[in-house]
Amino acid sequence: MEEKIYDVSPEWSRRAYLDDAGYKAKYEASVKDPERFWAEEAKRIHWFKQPTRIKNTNFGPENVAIRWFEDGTTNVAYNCIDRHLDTRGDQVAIIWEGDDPSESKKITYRELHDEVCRMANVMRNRGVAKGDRVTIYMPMIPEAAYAMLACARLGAIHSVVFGGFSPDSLAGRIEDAKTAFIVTADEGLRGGRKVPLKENVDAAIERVGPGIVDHVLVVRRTGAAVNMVPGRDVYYDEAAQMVSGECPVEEMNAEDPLFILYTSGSTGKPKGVLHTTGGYLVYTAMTHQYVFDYHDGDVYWCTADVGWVTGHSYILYGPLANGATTLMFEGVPTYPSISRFWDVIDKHNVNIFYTAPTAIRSLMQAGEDPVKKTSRKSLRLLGSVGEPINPEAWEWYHRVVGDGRCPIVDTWWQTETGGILITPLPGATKLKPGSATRPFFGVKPQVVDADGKVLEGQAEGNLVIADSWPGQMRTVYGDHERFVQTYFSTYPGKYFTGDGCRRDADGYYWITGRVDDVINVSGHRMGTAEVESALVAHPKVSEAAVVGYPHDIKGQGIYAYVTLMAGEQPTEELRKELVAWVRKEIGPIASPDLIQFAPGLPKTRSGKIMRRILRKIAEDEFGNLGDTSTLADPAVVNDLVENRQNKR
Ligand code: 6R9
Repeated sequence: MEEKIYDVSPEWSRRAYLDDAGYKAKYEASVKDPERFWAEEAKRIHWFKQPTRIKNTNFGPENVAIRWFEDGTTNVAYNCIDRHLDTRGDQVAIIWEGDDPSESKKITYRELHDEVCRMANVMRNRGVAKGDRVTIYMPMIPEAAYAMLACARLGAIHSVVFGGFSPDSLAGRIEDAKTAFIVTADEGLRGGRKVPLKENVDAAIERVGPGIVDHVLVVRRTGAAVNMVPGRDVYYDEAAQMVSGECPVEEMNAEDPLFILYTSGSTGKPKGVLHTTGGYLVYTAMTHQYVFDYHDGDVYWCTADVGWVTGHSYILYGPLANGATTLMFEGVPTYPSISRFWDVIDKHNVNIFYTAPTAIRSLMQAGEDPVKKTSRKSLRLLGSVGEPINPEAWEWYHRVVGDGRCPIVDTWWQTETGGILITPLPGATKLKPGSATRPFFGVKPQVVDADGKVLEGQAEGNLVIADSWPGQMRTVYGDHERFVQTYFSTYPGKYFTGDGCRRDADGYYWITGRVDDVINVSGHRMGTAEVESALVAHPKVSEAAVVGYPHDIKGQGIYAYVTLMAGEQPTEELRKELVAWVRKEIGPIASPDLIQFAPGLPKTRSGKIMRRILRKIAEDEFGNLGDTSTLADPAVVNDLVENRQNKR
């Protein structure tokens, strides 16, 4: 198949910050002399004390440590709010669009200042101080942003937990971060359906046990009557009335933690990815400006949830550091109609739109009419994130949503990277549908083979990054050894991304997906080990193995092989019960799409489950199972193949 290439339009090379020559020159400068490059870029934020030590990073093998701007002091909330008050106090900072289209509001930078200060004062009055952890379990309402920024203002470390996670998952995160303070809402609202957030918090605290959580701040969203524990729980609107709209900012060292965000890995429980203050802010602000070609006056919309890193970096911190107008959407793409995204774009004259391939694929199914009946003429640029975008979805996004006139920035990055690492720049980079294209400034990607040999030119292998960038995670919260093991031991001296990739003759990168036991379901990361441990916790399950399989809309679906306890019967009932069980244990995003009851799993003689074979069966590639001679009992494979579950 001939590769399609989209040139940069003349209009774009004129309007953008950089053209191709500009990109190349700046990239060269950034990797040749990172110290000098980042010293200059650090000036884009306000420092109370300017950093003089710029880069102090070591990828090992010994003493892995990452420090940027380490003698500088600043405050993220100051940069995202206070700094803008003189110049853009009356400009809209956040456009909030509710689940119901009749509800929306605009919050100016001055109002944001007032709200965040109140939230910070409410927290401070209840003992929250620099270095304390705060769990935020919220719907997509402005108070979620206020809570995050309030933590940043006080120097507290937020841990946002996605509102779709179960009480158990929430409890695990509260315990790991030892958070005494929780911010939540009575209920969430998505697609017209209510989510019992406060009830889930109560259940999570119950599970965590006494002595950890002292305060629960409850924002009224739906007004539902919820259980309020005297002395522990307080309504935000009531508490906010009692405090002032001014609150001093804490002076933070560049390397003081800003937040923890839990993410799935290939083994064990989710890791608390820790990001710090100065480098993260410089990096997210810079990428937001260049990748989205953000200019003053633009309306920018990222459809992610603040429970994921994309929401942290590109709804909140990057945009607000740049004094942008950022849109925050509470709802879902299909409610009240399948035109919702495009209606919101017209309603608020959105110029830059950033979403996930899974959303595009599901909207594609309804055809062009729901899109074409809207104007979308305000749109200038489209973005994609979360998983590889297949060329068909790319083309549809480009032709139908963007009317063929908007470049698409396919941005590759991770919770761990803090910000975008591989991406087109809209005025500089020719686009190839399905490729994240070229590295951002300061980023040194390499393709390595299984032995760690660096491959040059056109190559396919695993993606590593050879040197540090300011937005990189610093450690796994409370477990630096796990950080070193996970990211720096596979290829000593390099950061291992966990992704496979191909580099083509033009030096473009094509991410091929995870090479570890992480699957990507609708852009959400799931460790197969987490789903397995939820399944085996069920009293009727003896063993479980979980793999991904290609799914038309979700990208990957969850395929679970389950062996039952002796005497248990595989029934349709039990299948449903197990799906419901996993939803309850982890949350709806982890629901298995297919469950196959298997009398036995393929194992090596040493008892290791051979996932390679399970993956092939789930992918419908029976003819290509590879070497099965090392199996303890080759007969189990026949049964597995015969009883393969059909997709959807
Ligand atoms: C930001 C985010 C990270 C994993 C990553 C990769 C996949 C993200 C992608 C992409 C291909 C892209 N991924 N963006 N794959 N093209 N543009 O999604 O963070 O939730 O930590 O997921 O997502 O596999 O390793 P996170």
